[in-house]
Amino acid sequence: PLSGGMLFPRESTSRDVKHLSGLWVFRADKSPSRSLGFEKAWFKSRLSENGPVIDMPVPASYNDITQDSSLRDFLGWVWYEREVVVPASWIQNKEIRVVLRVGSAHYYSIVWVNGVQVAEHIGGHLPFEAEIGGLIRKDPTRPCRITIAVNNTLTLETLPPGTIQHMDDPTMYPNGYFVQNTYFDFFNYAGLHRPVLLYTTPTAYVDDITVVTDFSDNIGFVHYKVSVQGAITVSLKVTLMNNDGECVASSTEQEGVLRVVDVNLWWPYLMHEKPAYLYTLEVRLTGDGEDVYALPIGIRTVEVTSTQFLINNKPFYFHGVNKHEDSDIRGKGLDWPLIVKDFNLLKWLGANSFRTSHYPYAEEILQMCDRHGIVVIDECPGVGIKDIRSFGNASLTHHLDVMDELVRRDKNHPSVVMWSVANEPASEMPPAELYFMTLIKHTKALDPTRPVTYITNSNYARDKGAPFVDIICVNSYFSWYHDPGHLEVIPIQLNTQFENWYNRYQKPIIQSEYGADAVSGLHSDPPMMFTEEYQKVVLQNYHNVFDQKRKQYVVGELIWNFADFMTAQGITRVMGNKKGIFTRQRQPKAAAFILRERYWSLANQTM
Ligand code: BDP
Repeated sequence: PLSGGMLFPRESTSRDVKHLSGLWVFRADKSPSRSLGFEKAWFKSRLSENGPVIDMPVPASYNDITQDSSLRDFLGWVWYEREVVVPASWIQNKEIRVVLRVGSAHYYSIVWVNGVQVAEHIGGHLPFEAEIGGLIRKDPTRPCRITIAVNNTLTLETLPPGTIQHMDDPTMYPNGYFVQNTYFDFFNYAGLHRPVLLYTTPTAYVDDITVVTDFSDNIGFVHYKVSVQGAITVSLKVTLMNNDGECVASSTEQEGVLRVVDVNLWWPYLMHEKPAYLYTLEVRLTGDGEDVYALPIGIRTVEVTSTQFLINNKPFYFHGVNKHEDSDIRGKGLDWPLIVKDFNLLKWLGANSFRTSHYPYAEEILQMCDRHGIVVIDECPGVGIKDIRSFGNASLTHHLDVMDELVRRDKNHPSVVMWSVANEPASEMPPAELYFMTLIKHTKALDPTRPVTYITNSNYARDKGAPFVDIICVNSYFSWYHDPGHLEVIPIQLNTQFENWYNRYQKPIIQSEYGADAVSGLHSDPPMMFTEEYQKVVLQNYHNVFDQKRKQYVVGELIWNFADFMTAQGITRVMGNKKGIFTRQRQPKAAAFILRERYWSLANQTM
């Protein structure tokens, strides 16, 4: 179990935030041993004193920043370093905690401050922190030097899993040659993908808040629990404010229920004339020292029946997309222009939802979802669990830990309505039954309020995990990976798919992926694979079947994919996966206009 919370760093009258985005110093360890940095203890002095360094922007993946293909395809340790001048007030006032927070470092990372190790973290996509106040106070005259070593190697026990393959034949490969194999279809971008920052809190501080909401008629209920650290006696005030900043309920208890009269519910985009209403839950510690933390919250409920997905007791139909954190040059690095552009495109499309395929996205993105009413299926990095060894104990233990971290980080987002614990695992293998039973049970114990699923492409009769999910999420690529070029098979095969799954499980179904590659600008009529016309007709054929089944038990359709994205090089990928309805530069293909018409018409039917 995790100790402590992971509240998003926010400024307040008691808290400062200092962003460390910008240029860092960088060096990839290309030494024959691959661990020269550790042998020579590069963290002990400036990186530039240990050898050649280059500029590296943070946040960003390092892969596409230079002209060097050996850095693009690099495997192993890279080193980042940055010196920070810390405000004198942080150093002088011993009643202040100074926390170093890394939003995401892919995959495995170690952090030092002035040569002393302060943190170690396994797994990208999720944040981690270290309190460094004591360390920087030891030598207040020098700038504080932060060193982060990051290793992108994936093994059968990482999430996502991968394997390192050594090629020993000297007539074929150079001495010591090896490659990283993965079981997923996106480029294994690496580096410091999200903001690195310092923030302060008083020594007695709000460590975590958990909120669960409910309503009855026009009364909203906010069940909350505050956890406080560093205080001898806790005295606090909890105030719930509406979006005009007026207090609508308050309490002085650490745990309780706030009643909100004439509640404004949080509704998805296009479901209500007042979507995405947010309140602010302000927690103010008084007594020894003062700390203030303000958490945006939405009041809504989620429920699943045998045929429906309900939000605020009304049937919700997912008409949305699957995404990737992916773009030119920055790879998986957080980029505000890109984020806002993507939300503008989602709204233009009339999309009301997306799945964070195939890993947790930046918190900044989920906050946008909260504000705009975009509903989220929050997926963990459990993609490519294909090898039987990835069902072993070590893998399962790590997977459970990742779910702990994910739920801790995302539990308070109203936009998050369901957890996805995996994508397309080999769920017909015998160990999958115990694996998914344990994983799903664990996730439900962490959060009893949200449904749990994983995304399957197994056979309905052989899938071992399906009995444990709340919603069946199925991926299929009829007339693409199966019967390529044969559009006419879609209606019959898709019908069969839905009927098989529903008859066996009597659970609502989401088509969690479907689509076809289209190279933007490639045309053919009659349609041929890889043209914009073919992608369009695949979609239309799927839509016809969705329209029959959504009146029964199909509760959603998520296109694969929102935008073209980079993959490893291979004979089925032409500069990446081209199943986007937008290009990687976010320009529409013909399919985008088909979806736009459909999503707006679906929205108009439910408004
Ligand atoms: C699905 C995967 C997705 C791939 C997609 C494809 O879930 O990650 O990108 O197929 O091949 O099986 O386009």
